[in-house]
Amino acid sequence: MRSLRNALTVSAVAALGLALLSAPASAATVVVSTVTDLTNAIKNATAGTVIQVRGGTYYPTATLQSTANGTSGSPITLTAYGSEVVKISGTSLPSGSWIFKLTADYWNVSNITFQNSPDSAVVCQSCIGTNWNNIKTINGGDSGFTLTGDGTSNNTVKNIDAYGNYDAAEHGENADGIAIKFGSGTGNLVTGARLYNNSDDGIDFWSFSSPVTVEHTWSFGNGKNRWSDSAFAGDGNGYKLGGDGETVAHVVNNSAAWDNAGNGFTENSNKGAIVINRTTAYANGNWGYYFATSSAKLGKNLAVSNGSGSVSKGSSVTSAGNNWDSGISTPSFVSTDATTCYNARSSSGTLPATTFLTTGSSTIGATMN
Ligand SMILES: [Ca+2]
Ligand SMILES: [Ca+2]
Repeated sequence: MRSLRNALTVSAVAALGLALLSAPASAATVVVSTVTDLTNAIKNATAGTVIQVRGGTYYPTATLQSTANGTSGSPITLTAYGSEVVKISGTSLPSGSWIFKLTADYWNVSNITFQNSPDSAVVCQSCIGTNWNNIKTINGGDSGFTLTGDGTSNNTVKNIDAYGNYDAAEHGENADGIAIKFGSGTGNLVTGARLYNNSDDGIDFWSFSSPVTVEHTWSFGNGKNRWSDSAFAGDGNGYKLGGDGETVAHVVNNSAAWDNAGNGFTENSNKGAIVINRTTAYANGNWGYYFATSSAKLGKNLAVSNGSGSVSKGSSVTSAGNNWDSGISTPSFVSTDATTCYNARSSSGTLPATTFLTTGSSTIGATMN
C-alpha cells in the first residue's frame, strides 16, 4: 500500500507540475460586465487569458491598454460574450484619449464596437501577430483603426467597419478609416474592410516602409465635409498608398473605391512597385487611379466616371488589361445603387451581398464580395 500511495503521490505531483508548465496559473477565462472589471482584465491579461465581455455599452474613464504579450500558441483573447452586442464608448474619456491601445503581441480581438473616441479609437503599436475580427471603429475624433511603429508584423485586420471618423481640431485632415502609418514590418493584411464617410482617407499608408496587402475591401464616401466645417481639410482618397518618401510595393487586390472626394487609388508619391489588381474605381472626385511617379503594376482594373479621368500614370507604370488600355472593353455595371453596401454583414462577418458595381466579368474589376 505504501508503495502504491507513494506512486500515486508522485504521479499527482508530476501531473500538477505539467499543468503548471503548460498553463500559467493566471491564464483563465474572465467574464466581465463592468468597466472596472474590463479595465482590470485587459491590464492583468497574460498569455492564454480569454476575456469575454457581456453585452452592453461601456464607458471607460481612461484608455484601456496592455503591454502583455500572448504567444502564437497561447494568444490573449478579447471578445464579446457569446453573440451579445458589446460597445465601448469614448465619451467619458479625457480629451485626446484613445479607447484601446495595445503595445503587445498575439492578441485576438473580435466582435466589439469602439465608438465616439475623443481621438483614435484603436491603436496597435509595434504589434506582432494580432488578429482583429469583426470589430467596428466608428464616429471617433481621429483615425478609426491604427497600426503603427517599427516591428509591426503579421497582423490581420478582417471584416472591420470604420466610418464617421473626423478630427475637428485639424478640420478633418487626419482621420482615416484605417491608418497603417509611421512604421515598418511585413505580413500585415487588411481583408473584408468597409471604410467610409471618414473625413480624411479610407485607408492610409503614410510613412509605412514595408508592404501591406489589402483585399476584398470597400472604401467610399471619404473626404467629404459632413461636419459643416468651414475650413474642412480632408483629402478623401480611397486608398492612399504611400507618403513621406517611402518606396514600398504595397498590394491591393479585388477591392473598390467609389464616391471619395479625392482619388480612388493613389501612390501619394510612393515610387515603389505597387501592385493593384482586379479593383474598381467609380465616381471618385479626382482620378480613379493616380500613379504619376511610381513603378506601379496596374492590372485588370476598372475605372468609370471619375472626375479627373480614369488614370494618371507616369512612364514607369506597367498597365495591362485595364479598361483604359487599348483593346479592353468596359463591361456595364449590374447596379450603380450603393444602398445595399450599408447593410449588415453576413452572419460570418463578410461584406453584405450586393450587385453594386458588379459586372459578371471574370477578367476585370472587383467582384464586390
Ligand atoms: Ca490628410
Ligand atoms: Ca490620411
